[in-house]
Amino acid sequence: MVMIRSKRDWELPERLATPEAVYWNRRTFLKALGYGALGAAGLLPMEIGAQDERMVKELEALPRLAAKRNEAFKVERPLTAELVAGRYNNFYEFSRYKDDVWEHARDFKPLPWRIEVGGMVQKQKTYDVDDLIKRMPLEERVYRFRCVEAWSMVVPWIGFPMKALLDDVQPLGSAKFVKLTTFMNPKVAPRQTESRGLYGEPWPYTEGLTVAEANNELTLLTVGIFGHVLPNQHGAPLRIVAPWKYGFKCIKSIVKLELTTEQPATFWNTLVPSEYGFESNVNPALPHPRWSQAFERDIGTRNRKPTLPYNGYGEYVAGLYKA
Ligand SMILES: Nc1nc2c(c(=O)[nH]1)N[C@H]1C(S)=C(S)[C@@H](COP(=O)(O)O)O[C@H]1N2
Ligand SMILES: [Mo]
Repeated sequence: MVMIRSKRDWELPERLATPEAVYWNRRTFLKALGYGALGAAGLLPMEIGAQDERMVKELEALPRLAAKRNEAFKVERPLTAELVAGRYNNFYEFSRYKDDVWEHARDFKPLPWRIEVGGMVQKQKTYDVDDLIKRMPLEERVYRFRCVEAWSMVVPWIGFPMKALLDDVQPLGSAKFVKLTTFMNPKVAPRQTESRGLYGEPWPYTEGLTVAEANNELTLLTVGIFGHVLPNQHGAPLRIVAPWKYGFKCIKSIVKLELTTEQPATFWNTLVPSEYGFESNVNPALPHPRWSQAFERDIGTRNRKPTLPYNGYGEYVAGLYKA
């Protein structure tokens, strides 16, 4: 049987997503409109909304980034459509709400961008993000991503192991932690001043890993997603992805990495230590004080599924936490 797809069906340009992403995206869109059954049967001619069109244009304007997919990282669920992942973001510098981060972050200029790497290292260095993209071993990895708020997604990141950068600066034996810091610029990210009094948010956003976690092969310094550089809402031009930890550990728009001997203070851990631990590995058996972590909702398919220990990456990282 020949499938005839009318162009009005779902006009997500093919290079913005995989075929399954187009499929899931369309279903999600239809479901959101309350046409689940009709849509699934393909009876409803769909047109994309103005917002989608705008986002498609923005994503298409981003420089392409080619990297070979590392097939070692396979995920059992379909990819989340880029138009879904691209407007469901946590990036508190720009907004407290997920659905408008992409609009508030639009005027943020991620280039030129320099990253300082220092502290307890043999060779203190400052890198230009463009140089890193040229020099580092870029690859594409499809990872599960699990937010502490119990939503999750599956997206293809492009980046290089954080270990490659650390090897370049040679941490001292006494270094035990890597402290990561986001840019500070209230002119483009007004929440960095507006909310300080109200919520006591300790800007700039900071995060941290142990040196062993940072050197784990899963830990990716990420510069791209879906075959192009990161759009602002995902943390342009460089962020961390540590897929066995809750999403808040995956700090965006990094300007500084510092090797330290003491565990660094971090944003959420400082703000609400009882709810956001420093370690924060994905763990279905350890509830958040205000909700269970046993299940999660995939933002693409909308399916509810059981949360996996270490988000399904135990074979890579469980050894790090053996007493
Ligand atoms: N600088 C910075 N990094 C951040 C955040 C933030 O507010 N500011 N939010 C974190 C949280 S809670 C999550 S779930 C992820 C979301 O990443 P995404 O929007 O690319 O899906 O980014 C993390 N990194
Ligand atoms: Mo999160």
